[in-house]
Amino acid sequence: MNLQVGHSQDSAYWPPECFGPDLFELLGQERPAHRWLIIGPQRSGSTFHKDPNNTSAWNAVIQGSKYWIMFPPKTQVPGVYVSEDFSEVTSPLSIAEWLLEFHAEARKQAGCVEGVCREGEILHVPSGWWHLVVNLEDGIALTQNFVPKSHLADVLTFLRDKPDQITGFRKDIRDPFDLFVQRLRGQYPGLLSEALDEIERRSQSKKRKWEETVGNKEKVESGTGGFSFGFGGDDEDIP
Ligand SMILES: O=C(O)CCC(=O)C(=O)O
Ligand SMILES: [Fe+2]
Repeated sequence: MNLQVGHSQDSAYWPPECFGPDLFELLGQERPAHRWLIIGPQRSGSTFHKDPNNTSAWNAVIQGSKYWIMFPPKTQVPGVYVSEDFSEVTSPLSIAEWLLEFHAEARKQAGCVEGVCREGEILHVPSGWWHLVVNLEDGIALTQNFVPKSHLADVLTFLRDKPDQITGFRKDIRDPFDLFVQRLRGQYPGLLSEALDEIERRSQSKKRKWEETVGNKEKVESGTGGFSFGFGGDDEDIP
């Protein structure tokens, strides 16, 4: 796949090739805000969040060093509260308070990934992963959000199902989901239909689990059977 839009010779930098093509490049000038130069003093940072629109990100440290702690998408991160529709994240504590209060407990949690990124190093934040970041020194970093093929279904699902939570698009772009689908249909119809099939498969699997659970609950209530609940399955977020 050759997606070289915007990588002109006079660019100040090129995205690292190891992350593969960025499907949001198909949106050209209509893509949402996606790159930031992050300049911060020692002890500053970013409190727990997921990146916008279910995008993935890379973060390149140009100067200084950063401590990262990350958790897989479905983790209940200690001390971080999410509203029922996932639209709001409340972390009532400052980064320092969270570290003092919850760090020890959180790092024991399954799936926790932590480490330090130094000058010249690049970190990958997979779609949907929680992360908190602290500058260990005064620092400068460059970060860019992108949509890899492996998370196309996640981004399409977000754009389709959470229109009120979409961020970063220009105001005149009324239907980002439809725009993205049209561009994909024009350039990569195969990728689009694979992603739509994947979305359908996930939704069937969710429906099946719901029916199994409700069915069993009815049996329990009417005294005809036991309650069982299956964990895992193919609608899990696998980064
Ligand atoms: O403070 C940082 O370098 C992390 C930034 C980040 O996670 C973001 O911009 O989404
Ligand atoms: Fe982030």
